[in-house]
Amino acid sequence: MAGILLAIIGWDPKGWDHRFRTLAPQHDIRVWPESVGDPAEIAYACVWKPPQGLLAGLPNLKAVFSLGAGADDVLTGPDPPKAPIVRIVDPDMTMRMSEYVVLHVLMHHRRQRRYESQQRERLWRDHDQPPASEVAVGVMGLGVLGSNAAFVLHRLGFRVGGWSRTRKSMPGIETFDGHIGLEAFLRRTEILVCLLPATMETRGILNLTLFRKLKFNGALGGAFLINAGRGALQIDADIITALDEGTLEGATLDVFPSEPLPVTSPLWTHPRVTITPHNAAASMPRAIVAKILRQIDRCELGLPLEHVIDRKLGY
Ligand code: NDP
Ligand code: OXD
Repeated sequence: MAGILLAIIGWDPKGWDHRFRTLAPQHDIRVWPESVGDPAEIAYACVWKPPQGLLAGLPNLKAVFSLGAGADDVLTGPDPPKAPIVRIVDPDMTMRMSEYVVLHVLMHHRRQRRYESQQRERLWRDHDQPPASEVAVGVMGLGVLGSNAAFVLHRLGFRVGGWSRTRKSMPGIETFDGHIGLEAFLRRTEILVCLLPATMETRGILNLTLFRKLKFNGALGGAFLINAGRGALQIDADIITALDEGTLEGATLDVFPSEPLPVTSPLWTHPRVTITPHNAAASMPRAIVAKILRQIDRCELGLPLEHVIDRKLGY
């Protein structure tokens, strides 16, 4: 029997608690903050945005499971846990993210925001419709989520490019890597999809300088941003400037430097911004708890954990 602590902020922990107790009645499930008990008895922590200091105060941790694909919230802070940090890799999440990316790429490509606003005015007006084969989409981050989204967009006929830290070869996708490849990647990209993790290297990368390098005179006649990676990647004020000066035609934002997005943010009311509440690819207890429990079994048997993040790289 292992002590498993759930520490979840910003999501309702009930579904997670219920799923863990249903699938693993043999384990000692505790929930922060009400039933932490003796910290020395906790072997595993399953967390989303854990409170500062909590993990550092668990002396016998064998592993920390981020309940999301990104583990930046576990790593940030002065005292990150010494135990291995495992992230979620799950086909359910991958599919959800690809759905989100396709939905919003098509929304910009097919000018859906314009038609919605015309509908409110009962306006019957057609807009230019370039074929997908003339539209260049660029995916920043070609990991588990980015590579699947890139392949699905390619199947839809878009001209897909992708950018990653290390070199990749992906059939049908034009790949770029590193600082040197970034410039060329941006110059060919009209719809920029960001699925990067938040690391020391990527924080703030979605800024005005970068937006100004995007291809604004392609088939769509303007550039678009879709960020479903992390809010820390983007500078909100730069997005607004880019929209107002015409560098960006539109933006879809699922993530924000401060979440929930403050009610005072001008992004809420910007006519060319589409906002979703950090749910591009939600973590579902139904899909994920069984996976974590299998990893705990592996750990108890002395087998290596899967999907452990690299602390130096931050993802
Ligand atoms: P992965 O770790 O599988 O992929 C990360 C990708 O980013 C890799 O291709 C990596 O390059 C690339 N990358 C990292 N650092 C750099 C850099 N400095 N320069 C260029 N490329 C870089 O992550 P996932 O695909 O599983 O998830 C990506 C992110 O999506 C998560 O970290 C999370 O923040 C976000 N997310 C958001 C959700 C939402 O609902 N909005 C849901 C789930 C995840 P390389 O391949 O060379 O290592
Ligand atoms: C994640 C997220 O990282 O939901 O999984 O953002």
